[in-house]
This record gives sequence, structure tokens and C-alpha cells, in this order.
Amino acid sequence: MLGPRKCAILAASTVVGLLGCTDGNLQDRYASAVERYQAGPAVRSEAPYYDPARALGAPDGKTVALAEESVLVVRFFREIPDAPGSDLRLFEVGSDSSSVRVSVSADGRTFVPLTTPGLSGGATELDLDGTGLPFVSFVSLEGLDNFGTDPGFDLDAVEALH
Ligand SMILES: [Ca+2]
Ligand SMILES: [Ca+2]
Repeated sequence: MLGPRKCAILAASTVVGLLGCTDGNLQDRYASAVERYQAGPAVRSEAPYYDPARALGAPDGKTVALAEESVLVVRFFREIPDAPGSDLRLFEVGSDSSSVRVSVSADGRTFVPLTTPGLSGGATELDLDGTGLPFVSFVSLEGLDNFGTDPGFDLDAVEALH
């Protein structure tokens, strides 16, 4: 009974898989989906920086404000390995001394904190070394302050370096 239906689903997912190949391979260099988003109380829901999709894709100057109590989890549709040196790069716009706590996960459920916080004013490189995870696909960012005109850490993009 399930046979034909399963085949149809497999065929459909193969098509999606082919179309999604650009997302799953080399071009999936930047976070491509919002897994979870909670805006802190300092973030106004009508403001442009409320939109977490602004953290997806390559850096474009459009940011989501990760204010105090904001949590954003972005996803890569591939495994980012812990290779020698830095493995992730955060792009932040502005220089208001904001910071963000970063955690990573392979499965989207168990997150391991990184010792290096994301810091405002450009790019912060992060190393998976020490997390015990051979690879990750999820990056969680928690806002720690409300500094700046757009409150908190102004996240533009998350890049995988390998
Ligand atoms: Ca590394
Ligand atoms: Ca952006």
C-alpha cells in the first residue's frame, strides 16, 4: 500500500534535491534558513531590523538586530567541518560595542557554546575547535545588550569558511 506513495515522495524529493543542489553544495556558503527567532523586548516589530531573514545569504548591509533576550538560530543545509583554523565568520554592521553569545549544533537540538563571542564592527571569526563537534549545521546567536540605534548586535550574515 505504501509502495507507490513512497516512490512518489522519493521522486518529488529527488526533484527538490536537484533543485536544491546549489543550496547543499559549494554555494551554501552562507546561512540559508532561519530555524528559530525570538526578538528581545527592545526590538520594535515594525522596524526593518526585526526581520531575521536579513541575516541570510551573503553580507549586504541589511541586518537583524539581536538585542538583549533576542535569539536567532540559522541553518546551513550541509555540514560545516571543524577544519584547521577558523570555521565560521559573523558579519556585523556598526561599532557600538555590542556582542552576541554564539552556540553551535550538529542536529539543531543540542547546542555547544563557543568561548569566543561575536563582536561588533566587522567580521568575527569563530573556531569549532574545543566544542567536541566534528561538524555543525546550526548556529545560535543570543543578544547580550541593547547598544546602538538598532538595539544590540546588528547581524548581517553568517559564513561557513570550509
Ligand atoms: Ca577549526
Ligand atoms: Ca544581511
